[in-house]
Amino acid sequence: MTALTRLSISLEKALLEAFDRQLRMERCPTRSKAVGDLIRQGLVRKAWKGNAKTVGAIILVYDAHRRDLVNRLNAIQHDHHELIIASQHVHLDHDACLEIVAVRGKPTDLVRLEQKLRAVKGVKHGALAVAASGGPDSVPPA
Ligand code: NI
Repeated sequence: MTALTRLSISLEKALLEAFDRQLRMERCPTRSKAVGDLIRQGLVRKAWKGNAKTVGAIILVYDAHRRDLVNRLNAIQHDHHELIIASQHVHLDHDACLEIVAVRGKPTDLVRLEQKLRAVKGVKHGALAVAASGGPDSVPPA
């Protein structure tokens, strides 16, 4: 477990009340976790803007019965194998597939890859979620 450092901060009363309301709504267990999460999100955003290497996941939902579509998604992923760490395929129901592709690379490359995959005809949903990689020059993970 990472060593923790205690700090004390001062906030306007109204701001703290709004913060606590938000924590209750999100069922966040402690203020410490909430503040840590906010700092980490800010750092990830900053790293993202600086195009520093990061990790994330691309999720895709598509039609299981279109062989051409599955082949196209595979071909794109092979073309960008250097960005892909792993992928998981879930058969959602008789007709739909969910694919979760773990990616690592520069944000501009990850965005481009997600756009290419989403653009394939028959893909019903595509999205990219980014996270902190935890590497030495990256944002410390939770
Ligand atoms: Ni499937």
